[in-house]
Order: sequence, then structure tokens, then C-alpha cells
Amino acid sequence: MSQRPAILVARAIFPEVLERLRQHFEVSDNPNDDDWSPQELCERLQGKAGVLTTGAQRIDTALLQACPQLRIVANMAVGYNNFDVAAMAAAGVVGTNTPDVLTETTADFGFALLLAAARRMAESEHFLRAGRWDRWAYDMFAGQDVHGSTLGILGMGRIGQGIARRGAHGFGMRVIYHNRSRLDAATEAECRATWVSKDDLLRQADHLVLVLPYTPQSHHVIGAAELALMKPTATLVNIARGGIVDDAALAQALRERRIAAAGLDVFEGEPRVHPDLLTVPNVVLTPHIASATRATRLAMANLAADNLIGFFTQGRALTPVTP
Ligand code: 8YV
Repeated sequence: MSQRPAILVARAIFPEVLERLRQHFEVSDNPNDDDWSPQELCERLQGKAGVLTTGAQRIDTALLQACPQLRIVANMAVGYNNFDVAAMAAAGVVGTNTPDVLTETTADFGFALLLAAARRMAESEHFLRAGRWDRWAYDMFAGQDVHGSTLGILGMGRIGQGIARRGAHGFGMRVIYHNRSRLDAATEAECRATWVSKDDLLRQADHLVLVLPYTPQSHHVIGAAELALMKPTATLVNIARGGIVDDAALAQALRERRIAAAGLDVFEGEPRVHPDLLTVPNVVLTPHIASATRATRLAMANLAADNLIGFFTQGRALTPVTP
């Protein structure tokens, strides 16, 4: 006798989370962590009422029409630009994400990339590993100071605020930000952050961190024109989404030293990386790991599971993003 809802877990996840799900559902999973095509995902979703996804599975009209039994998609990510939210709402399919549990871990990583880029850590490590270090030099890998500088943040949600607090309270930085809506006065005071226009942010920041969601409006929001406004000594960090930065324009700006350095965790079309970025030395590149601590990834997987369990057992998802 099986009245339990059937769900699909689209990528390999922690065995203990799969075990929790198996207590409530008939679970199909992906133990080899195969990268299913949209068509294969659709085939595997037949007859499934729920699915646990990562940011890599696109949920759009074609998939929703082909999977009429689907009722909930639980993303193991705070970002959900893989969802067509309007199509999901129209189809009556609930979408959920994993906010809060990754905020501090991701803000830590944003700061790590900022420090690594500004202080030229990757570039100098490659130099050392290549056996090229034979003496001290007064200007060897001289970078830019982080303490006491101006930290710019584009997109001031939870992760942006975490970065602001680290900069203001830990590194004595002046913090400026740009966001569609201003923070309330109490949060601005706590983050010691001042709202400025986007152009002022680009012109004034010594280090600029991007933490905004990817939407059609934020596509290439940092391109050649925006990079041209930045200081030649500036650092750019992207821990948000690929596609927010025009990677070709950034590679060119880095090569021509129109900005000093960049730290990138996300790329347009990842896991492919624009070939020009691979050949410029003054960029630190990481494979989308800002939330990757064991504790945080486990919390994300558990929250995605809790959304599925809450939806099917109590009729209520914990952290929905669809209306
Ligand atoms: C995820 C992320 O690891 O939460 C997000 O939005 O970008 C990362 O934390 C990635 O999206 C896989 O789901």
C-alpha cells in the first residue's frame, strides 16, 4: 500500500537528507549525480508530485506542461532564477528556496574573494608554485589595501548586509550600497551603510561586491560602460550569478588594467568559463562554492527537504517564492 507522494531528487545530496525524505515519500534519486538534460529531467518527473532541484534545473512552461502532476519544486539554493515564477504560479506549482541558512557562509566567501583579489593571492601563489620566486622585491605583488577603504555593495539583501557588517565592523571600511529600495534607517545604521546612486557606487568604491539576484533587468548590469566608471585600482567581486557581469568586457578591462583585480565565483554559462578570463592573471576564479561549507550545504538540503515535507504533510511550504 503506497499513498505516499512520489518525489524526485534531481541531484545527489546528503544520504541523511535522502533518508529523511524516504520517511515521507516514495523517493527517486540520482545517486550517480548525472547531469540530466531537460528532456531526461522531464521523463524522470513523470508521475512525481514534488522535486528537489539545485539552481541548474530550469523549471519553465514546457516542463510544467509535460509534468502536470507536479505540485512543488524545492530549490536547494537561495537564488531561483532557474524558475519561471509566473509560469509556475499560473500552473499552480509552488516554488521554494533556501534563504537565511547560507547568508553568513556566503558573506564570508565574498569577503575571502575580495581579500584574495585585492591582495593578489591567486596570482602570487601561481608564481610561487611555478618556481619563479627567487628574491624579495619592494613592489612584488603589491595590491590594494582593504582596511579603511570604501566598500561598495550592489544588491543589499541579507548577504549584502552580511558583507557590509564584515567590512564596516571588521575592516573599518566606509560602506556604500545601491539597491532598488533603501534599507530602513536601523539596518543602515547597523551595517554602517549609506545608499548612493549606481553611478556613484561605481565611481567611489575601492572594492565592489555584487550580490543582486539575476533577472532580465540585471543581465550584464556590469558591462564595459560600468567598468569604465570604476577606479583603475578597484576590485570587482561577483558572488551573485553569472550573466550579471559581461565576462568578455571584464576580461578586457582586467587585461588593460582599467580595473585592478576581480574575484569571481559565478560565470555566464557556467560551468563553462569565458576563455579570456582564464588567461588574465589578475582574477581569482572559484567554481560556484560561496555556500560550500558542509554545515551550510547540509542546512540548505534540509531546508529544501523541510519545504517538501511541510507542503505535503501540513499543506504549507516554509519558504515559498511563488505567490
Ligand atoms: C548553490 C547559490 O550552491 O544558493 C544559491 O543561490 O548560488 C548556491 O548556494 C547553487 O545555486 C546550487 O543550488
